Amino acid sequence: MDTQKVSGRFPKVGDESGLAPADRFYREEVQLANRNRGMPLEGLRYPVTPAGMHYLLIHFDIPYVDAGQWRLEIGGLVNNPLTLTLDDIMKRPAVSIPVTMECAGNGRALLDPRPVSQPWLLEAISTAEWTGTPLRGILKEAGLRDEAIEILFTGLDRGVQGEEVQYYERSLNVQDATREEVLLAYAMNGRPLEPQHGYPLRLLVPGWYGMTNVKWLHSINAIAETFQGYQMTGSYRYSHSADDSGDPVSLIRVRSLMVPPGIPDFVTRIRLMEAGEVTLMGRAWAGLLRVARVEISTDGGEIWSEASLAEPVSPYAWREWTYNWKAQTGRYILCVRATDSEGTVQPMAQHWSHQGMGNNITQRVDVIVE
Ligand SMILES: Nc1nc2c(c(=O)[nH]1)N[C@H]1C(S)=C(S)[C@@H](COP(=O)(O)O)O[C@H]1N2
Ligand SMILES: [Mo]
Repeated sequence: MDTQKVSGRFPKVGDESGLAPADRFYREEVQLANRNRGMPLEGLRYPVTPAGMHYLLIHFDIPYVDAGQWRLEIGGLVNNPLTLTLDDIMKRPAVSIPVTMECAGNGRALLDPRPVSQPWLLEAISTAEWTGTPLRGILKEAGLRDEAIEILFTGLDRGVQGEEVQYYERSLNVQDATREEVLLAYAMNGRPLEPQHGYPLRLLVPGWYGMTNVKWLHSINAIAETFQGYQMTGSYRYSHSADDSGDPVSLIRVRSLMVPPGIPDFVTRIRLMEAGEVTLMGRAWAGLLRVARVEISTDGGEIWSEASLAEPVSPYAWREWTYNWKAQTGRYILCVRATDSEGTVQPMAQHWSHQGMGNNITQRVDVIVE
């Protein structure tokens, strides 16, 4: 929809294939990092992340929306196209669920070489309680036709990516789109969405990486083919090189993170702690799977010990883990890794991918105990 090729206008950042050496960052990456900030890892303390601490990822600009003028259009292969106001949507059956959301690019900046894009280290993770109406009720009312194989979700935000002018839009197959937990969400932690989180309405697809949750939702179209837009075919792919189309990114992979213990050095963030007993804590999640175990290492990943697990905050949200550590004077690399209910364990060295997607490498926290 309204796409246009604009070749040769914008300089390439990084080498010919858009890569950069580890630890040397470009001004353009700093610019992106200031717009798209992460959740400080001490935010892992909260079962539901305070809204102002929730990570942000916005490809283009945050659109300015007047909710009084705004409408949601539901069309394409449906028998009764609908035009709904925000009030119409809020009058429908409502569900609230805590959902852990993670950007598919989380961990990208730990790769070597690094794909030049939003330079996440580990902080593109948060959990919010989202309120909305199940999408499948609306699709039922619109009379989804049998020829439809995908549902296309289009946001109001427009920009250029991959030399293509586009609205931010992504599709889901009908089966995934009509799962009961898929919502059209208008509230976050009990309040209307903030502009940066998609006001007035966003898609919410629990268990999937962040890009699926289309913000500033403007139209929903049932289509008879697989959508070929840039955010499906050009981005969010597990690819090996610039020419490899790779596989699509979908569900969130197993991961755990810890609240860095002690106090930080301002610039390096290396931790300083007093010797003695300390309870390490953090959270773990695994998309639509369960977290089966969490293990801790205090020696950079040689010896592992079992952490204790609390119940998940919801079927679609992270669970807390804790571990009691008798810290003795010395220098430590603390690691935490989780295993999902299918037995997949987080890697110590990340499998490299050209766009830096789905990086669930084991966290390492540098600690000095005195
Ligand atoms: N319309 C629109 N929706 C979007 C995006 C976007 O740029 N435009 N970014 C996506 C990505 S990549 C992520 S990770 C999540 C982030 O949601 P948040 O900013 O509310 O945390 O929104 C997704 N939805
Ligand atoms: Mo993302």
